[in-house]
Amino acid sequence: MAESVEETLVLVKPDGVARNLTGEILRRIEAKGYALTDIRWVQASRSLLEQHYAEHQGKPFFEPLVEFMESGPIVAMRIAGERVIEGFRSLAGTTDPTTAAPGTIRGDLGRDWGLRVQQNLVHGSDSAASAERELGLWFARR
Ligand code: DAT
Ligand code: MG
Repeated sequence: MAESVEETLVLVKPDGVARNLTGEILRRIEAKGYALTDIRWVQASRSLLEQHYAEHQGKPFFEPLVEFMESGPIVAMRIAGERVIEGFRSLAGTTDPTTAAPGTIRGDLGRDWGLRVQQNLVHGSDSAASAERELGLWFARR
């Protein structure tokens, strides 16, 4: 892999899988020109989720977030390309799906459901350090 090629972790969260949007989300990633280099269907454990979201421990939405992420299967993807970490965050849109820009995954496909945690279809690593850490969690050799 060329040195400028990055990898990021994308998760299709339980709402995206339940709404049969996995293909639509991957279609957008591939149409942008990024490459799928690994994919896994995961029923995530609490331990994995607490590690994944360690930065949010203690926040009011932490427990609802972990419960939501445990509520059904997740599709984890390893995605590669130059500046893909930043590029996927841009494709995903901002955290709140109500105000996420139209044209983004969250803006086009997500909405507020009046719950204690926002269900916004996807996760994308937010930095090179996060990507390395999160890919290690979700694609650990078992
Ligand atoms: P992002 O997923 O955009 O990186 P984040 O890491 O700040 O957002 O938060 C993780 C998830 O937690 C986010 O995708 C949705 C939920 N969340 C974040 N802030 C929230 C809030 N203020 N109220 C409800 N849910 C929230
Ligand atoms: Mg985040």
